[in-house]
Amino acid sequence: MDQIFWIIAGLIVAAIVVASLVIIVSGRRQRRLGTSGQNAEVGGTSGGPGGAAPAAVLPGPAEGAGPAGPADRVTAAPEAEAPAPAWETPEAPLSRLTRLRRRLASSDNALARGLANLLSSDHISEDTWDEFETTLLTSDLGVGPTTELVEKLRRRLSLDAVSDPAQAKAVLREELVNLVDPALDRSLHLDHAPGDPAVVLVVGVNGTGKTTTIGKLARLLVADGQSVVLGAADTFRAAAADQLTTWGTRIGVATVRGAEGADPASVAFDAVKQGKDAGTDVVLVDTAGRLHNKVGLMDELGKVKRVIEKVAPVGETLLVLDATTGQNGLVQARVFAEVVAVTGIVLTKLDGSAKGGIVVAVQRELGVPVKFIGLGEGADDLAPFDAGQFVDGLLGE
Ligand SMILES: Nc1nc2c(ncn2[C@@H]2O[C@H](COP(=O)(O)OP(=O)(O)OP(=O)(O)O)[C@@H](O)[C@H]2O)c(=O)[nH]1
Ligand SMILES: [Mg+2]
Repeated sequence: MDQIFWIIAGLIVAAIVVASLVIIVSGRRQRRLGTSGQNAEVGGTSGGPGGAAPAAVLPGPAEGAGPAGPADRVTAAPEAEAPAPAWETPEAPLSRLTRLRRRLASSDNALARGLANLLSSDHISEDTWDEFETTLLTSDLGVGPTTELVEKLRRRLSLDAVSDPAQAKAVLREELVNLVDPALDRSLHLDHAPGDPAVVLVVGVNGTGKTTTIGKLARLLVADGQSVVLGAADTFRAAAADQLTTWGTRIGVATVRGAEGADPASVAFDAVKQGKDAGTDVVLVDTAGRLHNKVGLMDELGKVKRVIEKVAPVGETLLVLDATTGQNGLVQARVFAEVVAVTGIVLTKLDGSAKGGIVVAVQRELGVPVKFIGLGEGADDLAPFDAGQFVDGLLGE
């Protein structure tokens, strides 16, 4: 009997020991699983709030590899893979100004040619003046500014008996700078209420260079230390969002996009909302190119702006004009200004056979300053506009 008792007691003790071991081991395994589950969740939500939000395409080079990129990345690189490429470092505004001024000087610019002719004449005859006036008109300066400039120059060059070419050039430079108006505020308005991003809406007709300009502008802002989100509210073509995303990816900037054919206003809204939630400094919103005489499309643009403003005010509406389209650009400018209250002009393609006079004409037409000029297809071929630098470029300096 005693023996049976000890056998049973031994079995009970052995069962207790085995049960304890099983509990300890399974507890450890569960703790490990719990930790990795938490990690997965953090990774999955770090891109922004809400699973239903449109895709924010966040590029994912190595953490800290580029300037002022978004702090958290959706696409964390798997461990022990080859290092991701670093983001590009955009060129600083000052150095690009000098470089682009030289490009302006070497462009086939009617205004520049007219000025060079005037300055190279030993004696400025009536014919030379006539020729000069015609050149100004064909360079899109417009009748008013042309008459104004010629009258001033004739008076100053004869009254002051300026015969020295260097002195004549100085007079010409001064009058041209005045015409372009150095006093205009050409800064990009990025003021915003605390908690809101600054919002820049970019509009214009097809092919003027809106998307390219946004890409270039994002680079300028990143070079200036600002965080940026891009909104692909051109939902007309899927390729448009891809084009914008490519620009963003190069510099570590996120692009918010919707499906092809989605409502542009709702994509713009989401971009600004996501920018706001992420504490971003600036949201740049791209729009589809539209003809100024298509009423429905122009109304749509008004709606995009109104809907964005449910999240944060649009501080800057940039109209992108192709400088080579001349007077037609002025007609576009007038119509766009009526729909969305344009606050700044970007003149693109001044590197080609553009007619520099359009700078003065469009500013007078809209009473809105030219804030940036595009001088090429390169990523950093956009410069803040500066009256003195522009005139120096025209004068071939
Ligand atoms: N030479 C030159 N080309 C430019 C400049 N800016 C833009 N482009 C070119 O102009 C073409 C059209 O540019 P996009 O940025 O696609 O124009 P968009 O206004 O967005 O066009 P849509 O979206 O179709 O309305 C591209 O080939 C650009 O490289 C510039 O300053 N100089
Ligand atoms: Mg575009």
